[in-house]
Amino acid sequence: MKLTLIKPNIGRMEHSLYVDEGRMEPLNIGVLAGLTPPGVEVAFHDDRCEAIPYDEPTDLAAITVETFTARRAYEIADEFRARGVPVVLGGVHPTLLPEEAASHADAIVCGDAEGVWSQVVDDAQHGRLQPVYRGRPGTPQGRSVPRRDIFEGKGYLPVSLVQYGRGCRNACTYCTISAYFQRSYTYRPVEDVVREVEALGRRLVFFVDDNIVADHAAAKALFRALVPLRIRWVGQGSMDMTGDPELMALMVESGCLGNVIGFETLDPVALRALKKAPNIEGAGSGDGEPYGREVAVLREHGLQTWAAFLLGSDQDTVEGLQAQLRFALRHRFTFAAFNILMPYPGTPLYRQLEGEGRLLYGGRWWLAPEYRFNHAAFRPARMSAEELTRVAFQSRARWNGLGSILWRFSDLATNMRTLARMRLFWRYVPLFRRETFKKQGMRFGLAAGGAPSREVRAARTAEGVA
Ligand code: B12
Ligand code: SF4
Repeated sequence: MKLTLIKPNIGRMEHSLYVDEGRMEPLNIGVLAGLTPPGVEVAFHDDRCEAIPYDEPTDLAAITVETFTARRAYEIADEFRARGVPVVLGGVHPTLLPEEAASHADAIVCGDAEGVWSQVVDDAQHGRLQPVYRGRPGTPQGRSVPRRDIFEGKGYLPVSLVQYGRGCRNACTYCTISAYFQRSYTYRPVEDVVREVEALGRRLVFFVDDNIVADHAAAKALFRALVPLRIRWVGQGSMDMTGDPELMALMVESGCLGNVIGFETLDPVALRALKKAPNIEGAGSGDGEPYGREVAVLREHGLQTWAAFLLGSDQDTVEGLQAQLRFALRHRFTFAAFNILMPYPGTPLYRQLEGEGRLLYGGRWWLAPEYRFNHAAFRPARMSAEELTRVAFQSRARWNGLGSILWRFSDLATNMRTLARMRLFWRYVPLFRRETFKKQGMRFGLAAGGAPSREVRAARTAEGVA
């Protein structure tokens, strides 16, 4: 039997698919390949950088689907099915919206693959695929090691993705992770992670845990075990890490260069409404500067923070969002993302905006031919959707300007602290800058769609993008 694994692209620039220069090895594909029983031939195609050979014979196509790749994933699924190849779809999007995914597949897998994948392959082998398989979201990765040989030659960034824990116990209303894992958190035995990292042969690791500090004791156990490996790593974690000195010290000692941290907004009222518990205290600390203590701790430890902001809460105004950009510049974070709040399916935010009649694009923005990446998909409370799209783009443009880059680099506490940190800055800041502009306003999927909506036209004009 031959199995073909596919990682779909987001969408297209004009008429051809966008090539993601910042692409990394897709860990979920490596996990699926690792779980596949021996004796099954495995092929892998990454739609972000290569054409999919639809006519090459195969017995089963398995596609991983996120909300922003759903339109493209369905196009690919339809191509395989038109050639008589059965298709199985899995990932966060099919789990949270099974009926939609099922209409493009012979089988869908809801939840994690670990408990069900060998059954799916066996059923496909015997021509008896079931329409739905249910794995438990939050199954630890297990003893099988992701297969990374299938990634060779695809031009990925020289960083290996590894996962220790899955999920997060917080309940942020906009977060797919909270909806998918139902606020649970599970992690693997530390020895398994150490063994996996040792076998990588690479010194730079990205821990893709949704929240690497979801459980402080578990995180400390991992960091202690990483110290002797002398790797450098980056990860993602919530703000409460800064309140635990032992955790911070171990993090740095184990080789951490920095983390993606959701700052989201500077407004404690908005944080409360979004249920972003770890941030509320820091934003409202009352010393004149939101997150003053937290940022100081991150800087003391020399961490190169990727500050993620969410734009579009009900408290946000255009002026407030401009002040948020000034906050990011003032603190000279290494990276920052200015993400528009997105109504992802299955989240409380989606249900709230749907109930209030505020969703644009008929609700399913991810399938709308005229929707463009980084555009608002709902009506904000205190500005128009066009204004939100525009202010988010302006924030990205100013953040990525030359003056901002040089100013951020000149920070002796973080970006100029060591040679390794300087290298990281110059290797990745220009790359992510290019990718930010390339992806801005991209359409989902490859097939050309209908005329852009009034909102989209207005936003594009405001941005000066054709
Ligand atoms: C690492 C990561 C990234 C990396 C990309 C890594 C890469 N390989 O290229 C970076 C930082 C670049 C990134 C970017 C973005 N990301 Co991201 N990312 C992640 C993260 C944290 C981990 C992914 C991962 O490797 N997980 C580990 C694997 C093992 O888990 P998994 O993917 O869930 O797979 C398991 C199951 O879902 C299932 N499964 C998955 N696929 C399939 C397929 C089949 C056939 C089967 C049977 C089962 C199955 O089995 C797997 C094993 O159990 C996820 C969160 C998450 N937990 O998934 C967010 C996540 C996927 N990202 C998200 C988003 C929004 C983005 C961005 C759009 C952010 C932005 N605004 O720019 C961008 C766009 C990406 C792009 N292409 O440009 C959201 C997606 C929400 C949604 N509903 O789609 C997530 C869920 C984070 C969140 N908190 O909401 N991301
Ligand atoms: S802390 Fe982060 S991962 Fe956890 S629920 Fe909130 S946004 Fe999601």
